[in-house]
Amino acid sequence: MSRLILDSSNPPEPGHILWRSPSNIALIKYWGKYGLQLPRNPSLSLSLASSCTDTQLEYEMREGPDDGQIDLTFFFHEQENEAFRAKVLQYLTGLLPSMPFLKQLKLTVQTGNSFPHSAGIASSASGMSALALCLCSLEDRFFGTLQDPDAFDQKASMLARLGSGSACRSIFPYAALWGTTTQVPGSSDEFAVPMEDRIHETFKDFHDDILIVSREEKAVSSRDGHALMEGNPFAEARYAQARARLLTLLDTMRTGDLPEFGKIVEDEALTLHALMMCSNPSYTLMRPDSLAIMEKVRQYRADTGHQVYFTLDAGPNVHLLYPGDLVVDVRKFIDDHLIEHCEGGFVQQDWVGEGPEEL
Ligand code: 2P0
Repeated sequence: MSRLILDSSNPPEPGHILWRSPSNIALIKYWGKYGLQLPRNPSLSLSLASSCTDTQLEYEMREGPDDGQIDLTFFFHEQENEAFRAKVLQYLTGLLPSMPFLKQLKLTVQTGNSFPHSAGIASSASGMSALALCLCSLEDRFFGTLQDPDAFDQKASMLARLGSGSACRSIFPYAALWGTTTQVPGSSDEFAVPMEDRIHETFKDFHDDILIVSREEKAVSSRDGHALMEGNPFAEARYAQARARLLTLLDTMRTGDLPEFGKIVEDEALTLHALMMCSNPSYTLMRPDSLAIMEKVRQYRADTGHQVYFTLDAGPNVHLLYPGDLVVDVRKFIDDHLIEHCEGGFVQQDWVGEGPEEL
């Protein structure tokens, strides 16, 4: 591959790039990794719409000699943020061997989320995917190397993965699969692939209302949580289970079999939390209100026959998944019975979306 270096005698004009990228909710969970953010098992997610990050990357040619460093200023919601800057700087420095032009530039990142900070909603997937998309646009603007849209998405997904594993799934509309599986040709551990053509229409109009049980920071970081899988006695059985569940889930998502879909999705959420409970040290990230919500969702389903299911990320908040035609009934159920379990009565209403957009 030709080295991506800018010609300093003919520097680019200063400019900027702006991407909006969504969060995603895993149905088959990624929990356990090795090497450079490679997953121990394949995972599959729905791309969300309203929980997203806007990231603007501003650039101009740097003056002075090459000191091998990246010149980065970082704003989060219009405030300089040193902690985030250090994280992003480390990420960009890791990309220098393949993107050496980054150290020829003065870079300013301005970023912000559509959801309140400290709402307990993870922002690494939307944030890292938005940044990765900006980097791909920058590379393409300077060198014309990513003109093919599939090549662009694949590289954006790969770069997002290096920032945060789950972020690689946020690049695609509706649903994405990350990890090699024989069932989906072209699937890879290095990047996610789009699932738009492999899912029933019902999943393109799915809702995910996020019930915020607690806004507190997580007791364990994702990185530490993944690492705990290395000593977990159930790890190998878990990875085999995730692969088997994925195959069944792919069938249900193709045919639109909601009861079977929902059973796998709920089992996955409970398995993720069970794995954390039996790690050493162990974590119980669910709260009593999380359990109360899950019980009520199961009872509501039994009482009404409505296809409403729960899942959880690595935290106490409960995601309610249901098809769009139930939105009026389910929102009433939330208001009447679930909102009392939410901190400050906060619910982030979300739904399946069309993926990132360049603004
Ligand atoms: C997932 N989670 O599949 C799983 C399920 C949380 C629960 O991926 O260390 O922030 O950046 O690769 O992606 C959260 O972990 O971890 C996660 P890193 P990430 O969405």
